[in-house]
Amino acid sequence: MITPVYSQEVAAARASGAALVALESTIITHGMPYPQNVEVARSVEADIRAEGAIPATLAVLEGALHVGLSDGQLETLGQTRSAAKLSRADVAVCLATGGTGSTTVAATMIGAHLAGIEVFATGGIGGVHQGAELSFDVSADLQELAQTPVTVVAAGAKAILDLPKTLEVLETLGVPVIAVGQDGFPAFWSRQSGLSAPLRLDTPQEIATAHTMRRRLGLPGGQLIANPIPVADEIAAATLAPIIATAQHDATRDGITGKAVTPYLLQRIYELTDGQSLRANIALARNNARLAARIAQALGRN
Ligand code: PSU
Ligand code: MN
Repeated sequence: MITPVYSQEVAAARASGAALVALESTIITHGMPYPQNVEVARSVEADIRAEGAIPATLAVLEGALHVGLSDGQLETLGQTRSAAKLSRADVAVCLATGGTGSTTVAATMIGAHLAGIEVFATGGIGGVHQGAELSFDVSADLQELAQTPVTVVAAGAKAILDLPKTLEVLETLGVPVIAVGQDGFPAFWSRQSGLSAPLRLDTPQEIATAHTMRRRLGLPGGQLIANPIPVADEIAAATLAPIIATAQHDATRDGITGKAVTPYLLQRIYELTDGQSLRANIALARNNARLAARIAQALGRN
């Protein structure tokens, strides 16, 4: 097994047994524009500390897997335009060739598990894309949730995905999809997708106990915790529907495929909402970070 490079803060947390929360870096390099991306990354880390846990942002920098980034490394990564987007298929090649890349949900789960971190906060996960029956575009994030034992806190999934198919695949893969404090599955910028979540839990302690119970049952894989965006920050699904449709149309017109699809759609939606989507995105990322910090601490008490 490789040993990751730990930041000072994360190394100290590991030594003292403090609760740790993993954070992905694709949201920084491919999910938001500079300089907001770095500001958000810093705020999310501060929220986790304010809740009493320690944040660990993951990335591959010049051929080394980093768990925990210094402020300078976060800034450099946020400005880099050439960082690769690393999913499960890409991490080993990037490390082997001395490359630099940001980790998706799938790759962050792999790195977190290597580092013994069991809880991870993000914005939205990848899933089954609309038109997947023709394109076969299904994110590796779903398979990762099925095999790597990390609890992932997200605000559901964006309506750029086919949400019913995403839930079907997660069910087939045996991934628990747990809505927090409501029965409905949230849709990222909107609290409700119109779909029921398969499972519901209302407290960090219950979520932590369910995580531990999977291990005690000998089950592989993690849990998807679907945490709705705060009421005050929500954007109505009806407002976003035509914007998402336009972004999707543009992606097809421009021949966007593979791992370029998600970043393209996020950028188009940002442009088409004059940056409004970003404010909600920031609020939900911070909300997920706070919940993840509470789950990580509850896990420590289990
Ligand atoms: N969905 C979002 N924001 C994101 C992503 C997904 O709402 O930033 C990023 C995450 O890093 C996720 C990745 O793991 O995109 C999924 O990409 P793909 O669909 O290519 O697997
Ligand atoms: Mn894809």
